[in-house]
Amino acid sequence: MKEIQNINITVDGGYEPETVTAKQGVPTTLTFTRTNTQGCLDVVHSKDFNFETELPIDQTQTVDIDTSKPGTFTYSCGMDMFFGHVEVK
Ligand SMILES: [Cu+2]
Repeated sequence: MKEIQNINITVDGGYEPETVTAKQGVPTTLTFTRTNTQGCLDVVHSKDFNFETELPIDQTQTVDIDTSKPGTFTYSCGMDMFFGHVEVK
């Protein structure tokens, strides 16, 4: 069976957990669930991973990320006030 990994991130006045780890080369999905109506956390985007998506309250949103290269990758809220990190290794 092909290995996959899913990482759950809660959006509640920031990202919880703020840093997650993904295994390099394994197809990976970030699953965001926003539970707090606070400001611009209704959008999450990442230049590192090349995505931007809205996060409707109390709904899960999934984003597939590229784990082909090792490193620390960043995503943030719509106004770049809150940051989360994915360590690929
Ligand atoms: Cu923000």
